Amino acid sequence: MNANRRNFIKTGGLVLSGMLAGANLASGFIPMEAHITDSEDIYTLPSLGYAYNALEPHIDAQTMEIHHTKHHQSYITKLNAAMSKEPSLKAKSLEQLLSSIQSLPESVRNDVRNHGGGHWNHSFFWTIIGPLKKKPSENLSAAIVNDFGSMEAFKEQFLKKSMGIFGSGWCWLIVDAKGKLSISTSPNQDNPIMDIAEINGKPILGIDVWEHAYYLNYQNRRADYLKAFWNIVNWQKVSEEYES
Ligand code: MN3
Repeated sequence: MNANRRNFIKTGGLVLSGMLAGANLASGFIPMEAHITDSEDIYTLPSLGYAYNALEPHIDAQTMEIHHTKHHQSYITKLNAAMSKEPSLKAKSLEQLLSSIQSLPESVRNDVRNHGGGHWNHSFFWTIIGPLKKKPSENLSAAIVNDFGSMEAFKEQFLKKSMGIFGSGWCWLIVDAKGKLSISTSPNQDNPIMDIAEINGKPILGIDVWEHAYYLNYQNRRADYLKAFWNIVNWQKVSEEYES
């Protein structure tokens, strides 16, 4: 996991306090401490990096704003609430928590799975979509052709898998342990970095197939949303994820 991703996933947490407060230099006693405050909310809403209307007409501004400020924020609020029950977990990165769901204390296990998953998935999603019109890198293009036959064949399989999700979930393009690309789906806010996932791998592309991601504009026409998705994929970012 690279540092950039960690930085936007986990903001804050370490709070320096008591810096030189009441220092008595004459006595040579300088109280200085760094500690993790238990009351601090460690997860905060990352900015999108583009305007809510930047993806129109493919995703409308109202959907983006509600999705970001209400849905995503709600996962963060509930994740912070869970963390306050188990302050010792605050020292771990979100990726560490998600990759060890099975061994988390029962008091927070479901909340970390659902709301920690929700926070990670949305933070990731905002970065791999955007108004930037770019193509996949040569390396990624070659891997897609190698593992799926062609870009068109990949998109067709991705559409088919996304359409097949019953209820709410996500569809992912992942790199598996052998470096091979594959498509997987996960229910609710699960994802392929979780130890409980059916298929593990490093996600490099993903689409939110919850109705809240598209219903205002597309209503029940999920396929139209899924096809429009290709117009807003930030292939530069996906390529960076593939190559990192
Ligand atoms: Mn969503």
